Amino acid sequence: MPRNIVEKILYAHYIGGELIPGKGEMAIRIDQTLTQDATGTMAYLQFESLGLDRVEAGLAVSYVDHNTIQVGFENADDHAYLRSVAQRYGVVFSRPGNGICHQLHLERFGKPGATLLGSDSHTPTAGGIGMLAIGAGGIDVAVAMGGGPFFLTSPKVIRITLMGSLKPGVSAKDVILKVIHMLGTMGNTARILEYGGAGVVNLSVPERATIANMGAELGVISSVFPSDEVTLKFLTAQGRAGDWQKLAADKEARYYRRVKINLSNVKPMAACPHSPGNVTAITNLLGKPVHQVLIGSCTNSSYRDLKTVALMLRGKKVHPDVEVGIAPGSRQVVTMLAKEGLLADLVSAGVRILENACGFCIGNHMSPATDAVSLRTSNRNFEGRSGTRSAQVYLVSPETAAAAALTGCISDPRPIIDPRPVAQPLVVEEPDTFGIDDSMFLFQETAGKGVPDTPIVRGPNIGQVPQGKPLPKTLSGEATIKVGDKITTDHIMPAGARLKYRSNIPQYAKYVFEHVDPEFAANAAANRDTGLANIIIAGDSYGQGSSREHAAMCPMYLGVKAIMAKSIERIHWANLVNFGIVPFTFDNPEDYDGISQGDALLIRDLHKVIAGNGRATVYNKTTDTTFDVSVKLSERQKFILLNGGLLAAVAKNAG
Ligand code: MIC
Ligand code: SF4
Repeated sequence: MPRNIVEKILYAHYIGGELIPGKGEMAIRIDQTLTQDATGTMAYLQFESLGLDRVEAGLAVSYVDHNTIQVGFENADDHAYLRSVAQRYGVVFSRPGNGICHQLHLERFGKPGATLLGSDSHTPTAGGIGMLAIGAGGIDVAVAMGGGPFFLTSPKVIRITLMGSLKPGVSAKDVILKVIHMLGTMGNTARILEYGGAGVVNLSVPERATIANMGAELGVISSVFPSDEVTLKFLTAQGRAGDWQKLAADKEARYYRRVKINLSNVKPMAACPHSPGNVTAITNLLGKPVHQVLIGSCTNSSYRDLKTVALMLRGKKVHPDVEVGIAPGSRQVVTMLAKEGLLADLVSAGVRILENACGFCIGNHMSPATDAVSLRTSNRNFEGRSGTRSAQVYLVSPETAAAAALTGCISDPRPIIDPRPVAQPLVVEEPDTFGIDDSMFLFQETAGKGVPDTPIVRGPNIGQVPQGKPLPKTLSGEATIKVGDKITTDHIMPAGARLKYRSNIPQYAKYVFEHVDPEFAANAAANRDTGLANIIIAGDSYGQGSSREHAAMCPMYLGVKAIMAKSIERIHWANLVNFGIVPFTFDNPEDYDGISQGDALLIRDLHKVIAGNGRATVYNKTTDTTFDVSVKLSERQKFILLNGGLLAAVAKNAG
């Protein structure tokens, strides 16, 4: 039977479960895992609690890239813990300063046809190299590191056929912004995007990776490109030709839906504040004054991207009213820029060179001024994520960012990149060899085996994973908070300045919904202490964005037992189940309107509801009305919820 690329990878890794797209769960084998420091400490604490001697996955890599600020002892404690645990259990450790996990994984480890599970929502970046790469909560990654399966909804595959080639001044970021414009940021949960068509060969692997990266903003499970001669060229230039295999869809392969994009017609685009889904053409924004331009993040920090920017700025100065910063994706990128004199071009143009890490993208530095307009090449512009609530963040391509750096306002990069008939357009080719230096990847020789007598370093910032309690028989609680649509995990569990508390749940839990309702954490803790359950009422697309399981773990710690939402995004939904919180959705979305914050809500026989068909009638004691909610669960998920979360369920199963 003809198969698409996604089916080929899934069948090669199939362990069991449902194979009908969109219906039920299937389990797959994971070849490689990836963690980063902000989600990694909890992932490894959970891995430790599984009681295994070493990692069982073919390759496990622990990156330190999010929290590299080291103000106070907390980040450094995290790094020391992660390093020791990596050595002990056979994980490759990428030292702080080596680069951003997704860029590094693409460069050094990604393999066409293999599966990758990462505790970061942008793990699908590796789809650019033909991997099936999926973002998940840390506990799911811990299980996969231990050799356990990963469960996903059997996906509906959307084929995106690319034709033609990009015009000078238009790049991969504009393509993915166009895709987001076409498909939206909501309602894509059980889908995978598979790219194909004659235009694919005109995109380099880093460009494909930019496109796969921001599939996360659509909420899809992953995005996958074929593996072809362009992939082989990239792997050869990385000294890894042996990792290549051809991967293409069969001629008659079937898809759930087909979309066509002619690359030749794509124009420079931007995502306007405050959602990656607010996409418009750059031509609609021309002349808007810009105060800050930041280039980097796992979306746009490759050699190709930064060399393009450096060449655009070469011999010029950044506009005096604009602060410009560049954060390269990896040491490889910085070293190559330095060797070619491009770093000097950037510095002499007046660019601030930032660390090759997530940095500004997660809002832990370079926050814009009050009300400032910030143009960024990153992937998320949720309100407040930059660290400044009133800032207006636009997501653009490196070309558009560099154009604004020069002109001081939103400008079309095309006339700058392509000044014909005066001169030739600026085109950056992929190099024949990348500068390879793996010296900041530690423990490669003991990968998979570990060094059993390594002492685990646990400084005071290394806390414990909170234990979930079995669900109450009757859910009697308060609608402790009512929020609207598109509540992101950044709203639920702020990062930025609070990122350093990721390993300390009682401390971090104090900031749940900090910028939405500053009283929430105290109110929820008070309810918990009197035995009253906390219930979160939400609109559409609750839990958009990151994979941070803290957005479930900290609410669990505060005694949240259920969400009642119009819809819930995939990774967050799975994290809620993993931490024993029931992710209900309204059968009738209008019932959302009838609930107020503070209402007393009741579900009788919650155990029966969960063990049965997941349908429940909620009694609103405050208004003396009822409404229906439901949750669709596999037998595995029922077991997890009834036992108070995945760790408790694993312990019970082992028992
Ligand atoms: C993000 O981009 O939001 C993050 C920070 O990388 C998160 C992970 C985290 O919260 O630690 C993600 O994308 O999953
Ligand atoms: Fe890091 Fe930003 Fe990428 Fe998240 S989106 S992994 S914070 S660079």
